[in-house]
Amino acid sequence: MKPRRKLWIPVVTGLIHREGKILLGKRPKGSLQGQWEFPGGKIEIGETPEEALKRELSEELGIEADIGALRLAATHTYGERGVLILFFDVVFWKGEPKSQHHVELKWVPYDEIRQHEIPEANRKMLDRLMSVIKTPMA
Ligand code: DGT
Repeated sequence: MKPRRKLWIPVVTGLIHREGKILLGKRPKGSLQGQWEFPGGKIEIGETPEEALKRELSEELGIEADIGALRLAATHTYGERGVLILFFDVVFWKGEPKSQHHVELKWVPYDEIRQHEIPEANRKMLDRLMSVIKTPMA
């Protein structure tokens, strides 16, 4: 059977590291409300993935981020929509992350990520994600 291809949404997220911890944001009202995500969002037409992530991190956290290496790509299906999520390392930025979009921000020690309620798109590949997270690249 030919695979369905109704709607694909490209998403970029930042693995933002500080002192052995990663920044998670609690999603506000709407889809996946209350889940702890890696900050980021959808790529707009005309943007490169890095430009999109830089913009999202500025909008959501108020930081000017240097986007590091692309570490992982994942796909997930939410109903009729497929998301392609690109995970980038972020180890350098200007400013202090402030919650401008999320209900709450939290620096989470790597070993405690698993205990948080995270999107299924991330949970289903958490072993791979964890090995990437433990070896950040600028
Ligand atoms: P939506 O789902 O249409 O209500 O979109 P927004 O605007 O609430 O969400 P946005 O712009 O953050 O889009 C990211 C999409 O990717 C959203 O469907 C949730 C999904 N996603 C899965 N895991 C993650 C993650 O770790 N971080 C982010 N930012 N999004 C994730």
